[in-house]
Amino acid sequence: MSLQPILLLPDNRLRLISDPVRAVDDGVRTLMDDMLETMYDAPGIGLAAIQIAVSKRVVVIDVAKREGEEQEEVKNPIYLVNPEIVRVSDEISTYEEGCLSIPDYYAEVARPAKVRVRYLDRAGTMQEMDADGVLATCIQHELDHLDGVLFIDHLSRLKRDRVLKRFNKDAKRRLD
Ligand code: GNR
Ligand code: NI
Repeated sequence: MSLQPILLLPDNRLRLISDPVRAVDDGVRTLMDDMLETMYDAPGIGLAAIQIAVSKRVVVIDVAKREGEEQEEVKNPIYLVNPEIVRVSDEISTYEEGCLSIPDYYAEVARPAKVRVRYLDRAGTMQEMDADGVLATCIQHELDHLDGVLFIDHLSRLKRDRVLKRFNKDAKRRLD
């Protein structure tokens, strides 16, 4: 297992449409292990493969509470390969979102409150899962990444342009 660097805005690779996985093999499982390690280290509650520069339709999520009664870690990793949202609720909910590729920026995003997602699990078996709450938000945020969409794309143009400007500036400063 290895910790990988996370791509940051304005890296254009974050805009790629990721490729479907042909088979869930050991290579894909190693990728998922690296993603999970990188996500826990950050720390974050979800990660799409493109955030570590791998353009494949692979997502890992863990929205479990980080600490249990006696401070021990409670882990509940979810592995999604080739995920598709097959049903969304009419009900909308709004969450304050952040993204490991857009550090230190948070904004409210409105999305369907509940989703049903179809995916291949770690063993390559097709599964369906119903999600609500923060898990539903996280699934939609991660699936957006697979299509090169970032949460700032759901904001007003004014807010999005402000964030893009800030990150372009930061990137230039890093070159000086
Ligand atoms: O760690 C993360 N937290 C989060 C909070 C609200 C909505 C979505 C997220 S996902 C984010 C990690 C990330 O960038 N995943 O792509
Ligand atoms: Ni993100």
